[in-house]
Amino acid sequence: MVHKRMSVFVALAAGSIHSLGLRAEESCPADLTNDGTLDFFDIAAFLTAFTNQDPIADFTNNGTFDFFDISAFLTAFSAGCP
Ligand SMILES: [Ca+2]
Repeated sequence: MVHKRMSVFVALAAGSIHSLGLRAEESCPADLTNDGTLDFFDIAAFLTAFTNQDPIADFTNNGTFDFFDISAFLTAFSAGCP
């Protein structure tokens, strides 16, 4: 019973994190961990998302995952957060 509730909580938490990620994309696209700073973890998150073809890694927003997405991510990462 406790285990089942925990699973529901984890599913809800994962959904919230995904929503936060989408919001962060508007103000600071390279901050994939949504913690307000750009660091190694954002790069790791991008590479994981890119490898899994997660839509958040589609930086050119054209439905494909290629060099241009990596280039756009690095540009956004270099630009930093407001
Ligand atoms: Ca971050």
